[in-house]
Amino acid sequence: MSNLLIRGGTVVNADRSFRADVLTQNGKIAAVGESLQAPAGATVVDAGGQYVMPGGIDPHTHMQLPFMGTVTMDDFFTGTAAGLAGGNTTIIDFVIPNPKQPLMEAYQTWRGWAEKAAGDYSFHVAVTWWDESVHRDMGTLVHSEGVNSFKHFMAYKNAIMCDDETLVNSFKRCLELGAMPTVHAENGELVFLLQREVAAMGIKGPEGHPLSRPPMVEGEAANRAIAIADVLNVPIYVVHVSCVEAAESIARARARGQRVYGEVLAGHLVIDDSVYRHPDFATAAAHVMSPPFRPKGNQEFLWRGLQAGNLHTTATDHCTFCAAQKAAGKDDFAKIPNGCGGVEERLAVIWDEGVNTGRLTPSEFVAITSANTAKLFNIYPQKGSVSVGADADLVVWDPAGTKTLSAKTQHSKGDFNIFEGRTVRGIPSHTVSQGEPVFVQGDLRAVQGKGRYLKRPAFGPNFAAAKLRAETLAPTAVKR
Ligand code: URQ
Ligand code: ZN
Ligand code: ZN
Repeated sequence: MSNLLIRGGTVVNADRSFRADVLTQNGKIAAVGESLQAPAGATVVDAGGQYVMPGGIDPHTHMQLPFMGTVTMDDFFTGTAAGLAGGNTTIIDFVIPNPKQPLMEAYQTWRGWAEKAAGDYSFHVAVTWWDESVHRDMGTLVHSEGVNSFKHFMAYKNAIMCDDETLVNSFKRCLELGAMPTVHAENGELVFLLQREVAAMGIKGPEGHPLSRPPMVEGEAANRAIAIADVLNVPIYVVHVSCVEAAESIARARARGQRVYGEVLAGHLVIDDSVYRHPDFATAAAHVMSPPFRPKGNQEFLWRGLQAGNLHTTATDHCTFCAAQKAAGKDDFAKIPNGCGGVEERLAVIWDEGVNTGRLTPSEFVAITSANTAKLFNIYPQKGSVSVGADADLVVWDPAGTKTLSAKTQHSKGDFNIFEGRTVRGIPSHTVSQGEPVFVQGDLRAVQGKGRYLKRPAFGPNFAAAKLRAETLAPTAVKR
């Protein structure tokens, strides 16, 4: 492993910004301070006038996902490499077993696929069905494989959707294991009905997609998942919160003292539902993802949620399908594979729309793009912090650099960019992964297979503290 000295920059962590050099050795941060000396043979990066931040952590990607009859364009190499080009150094992807497929079998399959990753990765494991073997495999995954989060799709009926029985059993098991339950919160029964109703009205194009998934479809499911978690006294993490209805459910629960956390996609922060009315099918279909992009006004509400601390992390749900794949839904919007890209653009879009507008400080930017995810999934400060002993995953950020985002220049294998044409100010000049410069002023040096699987320890007794709340609140036995 080489030594690297990043000199002259301003270090930005979630808690503070300060002038300091950063020295890395053997893939770890060895020193953070003023006037550090470069060991013989060290690589030196001049970070004058730039920020040195923890590498981005994207808690929601789907590389190489088999879904809706096809497989995403990005595999674990191209997807993680694209992330490195955008300052993202870690992904948390998803193992999604088919119903009745043993969780451990699916987990081994995804582990195999991910060996080609260029950056570090970890997995949430989806619980898509329930029986005693699922209960058992969740324990194995937590105790032996370093999984500390389990995903539940409340949408995608007749595919990977789980019902309330599965939610209740799995959330209960999560509490026992000290694992975070997470949800894709859309009412899949309503979607299934509305898709047929919208089609029956003769609407076959992508404009039908948001009509079949109105915000209350998400609001109801978010509220239901949060209520189940409340009764069971388990924390809960809601992925891709896209609308007021879901964000308000989270804020209300948090105001009652419940441990609920929300994730927001970069796309949902800056794109509205007008994209579905684009006259070009391919353009409108390229934006088909779930939950859909929402009417104007929802985006600002999500920004306020991040500013208020009711929403905590940002992600991309990077799940890329090309035009030919999206054309499967040419005559039926319900058949358009759901998913969009973003793993390379997330940091620059959120910096430009968040920091340059004054919504976020640089430290708040670090919190919502890296540190909060590391804390919520128990890998802080190994990840998410520029501090001695942490992994040397860093991004040197040029606040004056500009770039126009485009499918023509992206590193993703997708053929569309939902941020097409957006010119951003604030871009990575260098990305460092395991102490190695892997992106240097536009030159991507990602190495296939260099990425490591990240174990994430189960949460400790504080996680179970929620149970105490039940005991303290439970009425004392009535003496008869
Ligand atoms: O629902 C998800 O998160 C996966 C299947 C990606 N697709 C999407 O539309 N979000
Ligand atoms: Zn989802
Ligand atoms: Zn997803």
